[in-house]
Amino acid sequence: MPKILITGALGQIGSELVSALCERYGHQNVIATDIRSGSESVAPEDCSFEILNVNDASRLAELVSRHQVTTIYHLAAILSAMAEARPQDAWNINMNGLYNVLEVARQYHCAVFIPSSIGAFGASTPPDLTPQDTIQRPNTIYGVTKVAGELLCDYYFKRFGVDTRGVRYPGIISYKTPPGGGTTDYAVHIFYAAIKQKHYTCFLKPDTFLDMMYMPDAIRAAIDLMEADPACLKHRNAFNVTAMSVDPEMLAAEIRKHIPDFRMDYTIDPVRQSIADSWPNHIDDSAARVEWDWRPEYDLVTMTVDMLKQLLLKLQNAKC
Ligand code: AKB
Repeated sequence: MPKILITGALGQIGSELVSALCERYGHQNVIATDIRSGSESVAPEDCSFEILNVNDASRLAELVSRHQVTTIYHLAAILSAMAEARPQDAWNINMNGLYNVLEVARQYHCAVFIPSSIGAFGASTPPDLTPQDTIQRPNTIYGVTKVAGELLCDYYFKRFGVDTRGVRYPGIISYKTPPGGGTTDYAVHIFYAAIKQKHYTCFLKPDTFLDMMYMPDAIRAAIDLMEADPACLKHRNAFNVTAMSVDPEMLAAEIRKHIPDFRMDYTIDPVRQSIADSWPNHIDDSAARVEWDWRPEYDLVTMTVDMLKQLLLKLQNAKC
């Protein structure tokens, strides 16, 4: 049974990955960590929670050693839009944090899951059916850290034999914990606004196509990849994965099937628009499908139905 440590456990993905890992491997085998406290909001029953700043290498090593960790899911990172506002912090957390995780994994023989992103691509990348292996010249600090991170993970595997694995996540849509500081965040905000105000002002242009995925698929991708037979993996890090390619108009139209009087207008944020414009419209995830049998379960239609149902329940319960 793996003994798992998660960094960034209170974030959008972390908060749901912790529960999924506890369910699969037992809460006694999961250690949730984050830079801030909030164990009550994430850790099911007896899953341990520890404060951890990923820039504190000795604290990280102490936790890995004390808990006899075998696998690290390294989710702590600054997302694209916030990274543009705080580039030095983004480098420090996204790169130096990753370096600390890889070093501890090398010393303590841990496997590591590392999310990369569609942000690892840039304006010169082919935007449609973006291949697994292609031009990566991002012009954002987030993208620079993601490409460098992908390369560093490949290096630690080849040079030191660290079992590094990862996916390039698209925008993740979920209802449990809101995203923070990303370019794809509109695809979550739109649902909250549709239910609460029946109106949303979108910060991306109507025809901005980006890849998206519903959280249950994102969680399954991480766990399936970590459980995949290594002999089948030609790539290890940075697998393209996607579930749908949508623009704001398509998402609004789908929501309108359930909330007919939902209205959307636009106030474009030039920073996030230019980041989105440099990212692909739709990536090709056939390498993941072939090498570890990746298949999303949710598309735009089924995701929207479930998202509205779950979010409505959550918002009603919050009122009680
Ligand atoms: C962001 O928008 O920054 C993230 C991502 C796609 O990496 N959601």
